[in-house]
Amino acid sequence: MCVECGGSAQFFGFCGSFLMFFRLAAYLNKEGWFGGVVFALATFFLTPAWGGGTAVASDTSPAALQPAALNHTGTFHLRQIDPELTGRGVNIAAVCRSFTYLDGQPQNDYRLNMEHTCFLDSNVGFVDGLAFEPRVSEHSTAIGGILVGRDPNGYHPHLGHFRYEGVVPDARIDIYEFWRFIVNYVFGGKELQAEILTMSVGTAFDDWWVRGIEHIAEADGLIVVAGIGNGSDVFDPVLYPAAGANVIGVGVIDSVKSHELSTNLGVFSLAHPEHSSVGPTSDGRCKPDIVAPGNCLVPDDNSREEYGTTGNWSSFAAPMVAGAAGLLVQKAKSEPDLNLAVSSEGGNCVIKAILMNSATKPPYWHKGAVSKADDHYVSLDYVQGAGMLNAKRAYEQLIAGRARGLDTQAVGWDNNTITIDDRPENVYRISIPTTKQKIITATLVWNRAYEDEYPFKPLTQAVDDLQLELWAVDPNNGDADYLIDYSDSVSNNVEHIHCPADPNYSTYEIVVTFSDVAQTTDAALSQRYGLAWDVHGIDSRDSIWWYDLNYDGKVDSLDFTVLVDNLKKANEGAAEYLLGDINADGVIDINDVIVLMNHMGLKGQVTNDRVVREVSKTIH
Ligand SMILES: [Ca+2]
Ligand SMILES: [Ca+2]
Ligand SMILES: [Ca+2]
Ligand SMILES: [Ca+2]
Repeated sequence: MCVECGGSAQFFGFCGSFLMFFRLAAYLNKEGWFGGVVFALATFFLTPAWGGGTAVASDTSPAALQPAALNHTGTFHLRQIDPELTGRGVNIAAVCRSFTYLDGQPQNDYRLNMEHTCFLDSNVGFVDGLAFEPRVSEHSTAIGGILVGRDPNGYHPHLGHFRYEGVVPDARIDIYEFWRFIVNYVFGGKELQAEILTMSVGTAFDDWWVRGIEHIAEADGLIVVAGIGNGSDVFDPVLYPAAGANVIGVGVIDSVKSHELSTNLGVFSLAHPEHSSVGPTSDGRCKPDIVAPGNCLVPDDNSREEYGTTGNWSSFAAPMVAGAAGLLVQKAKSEPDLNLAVSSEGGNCVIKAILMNSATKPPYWHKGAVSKADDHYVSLDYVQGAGMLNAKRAYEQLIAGRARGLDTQAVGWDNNTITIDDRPENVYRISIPTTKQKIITATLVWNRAYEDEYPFKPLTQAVDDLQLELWAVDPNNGDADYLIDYSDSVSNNVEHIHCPADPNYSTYEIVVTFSDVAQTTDAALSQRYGLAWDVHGIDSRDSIWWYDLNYDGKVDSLDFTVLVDNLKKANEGAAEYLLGDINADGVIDINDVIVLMNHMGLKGQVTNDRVVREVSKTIH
């Protein structure tokens, strides 16, 4: 309760904002900002729009298809394009920890609730291993539902009837109890019958078993996906194995805050640093690699027919990405021309590069620090990674095919090697018919190598470092060529470019080469890599998430409070990841506050066209 007014929630909102106004005004004056801003703020606080606010418009329509988050990731859309994409023929290993530990002993409750209707026709195997009788886990049941659940007649009291369909309902999944997996398959080197490994298990340390999993990824081309963790402040590290160099680390994007369950399950904002762990790793690598929604409707672990919700956890974002990888694997296995995307030599790098390169850039996406000074040396956003999973665009990049020689298609991928003596750079020349308002994105991924037995020490990799360049090229005048962007992180095994095309140039060269550090060595270097590239329309600014900083579906004084707090922290030199550079000029300052104020009062269902129109009208 508010001590100033002792009153209702609405009145609390009033007095809280009122006090905040004076606090802010004092701060702005202290910092020497001009009086006009204070005047503008006063005007803002006198308008009635900010009082109690308006709830997010309710969505009363039945949720026809669940988990609704698969709409947001383009997965259901992809299945509409190709209904055969159900994961058939794909093998996924899901490593699940026992949910309960007693006196430090795992209790072997790691299984899915196979009694649930949604698993009736699913192809699930269990690999036990502990002395205790295996039992069901809520966490594993939820992950299983997201991957292979299928129920044409689902029902939830707040959603009505729905059809449930996981990401890869026809895939084979083998569920491994964590310790058995570590002992037999990592330590013992037993061969794993799977193309994809997904794990929603994490530790803060780069332990021997994490490096063992990285070794399998590198040696077998195994696609490994894991949740990055749900750290709540800057002191919470990103978790391994998601933070491992050869793993696809997945962060979670938040649901909109709403009392309507269908809205809560269907509308998503960004990954926020208070919920999704923030990179870099202690050795300076960007993590996560990609983000996805985690809040899904999932089968209950204790019933045959009921469903519950997971909440915004990276544990459930990971199977969204693992499943999407499964759809790509299914396609790549079925087409001889695409087989190299799933090769045991570097296939995991190709799929990782395609998933990252095709990800949708959310509002505020930027490399490393807010400032642009580090953009050539830091590959990804420390919270959003390469962006949000876009299964449909990933599929389009896959089927665009492998590079066709020096002059190649505008969208595609490659699985190749580069050798410092014979061929120290690989060049991909692309042509773009219309260069206006186009963005060129390219992603380069390679594996780190580890010894093949316990304790799986890293093999020295300091000199294998690659870099990625983008050149604007004039085929008739070599003197006019110039380096338009490059990515050369020192510590990452991912390089990423996301660069507007130059309207004066229609030909570009994407160049994979060794970094300067690598070129100074005498060693005979050869490095296999996966590369994906794409050209598409410039990122839209039509998103309420530029302004709705507390993601409750409306833009009001609460967002203002978040922005001003972040501005103060940025001004004080805080190192934490802060949202607030609304005009994307590399600094959070008063100009961002002004942009936010111009958008006050935006409200309603966040996917509402009217909101989007209003936002775009004001911005352009
Ligand atoms: Ca930056
Ligand atoms: Ca590099
Ligand atoms: Ca808001
Ligand atoms: Ca700014």
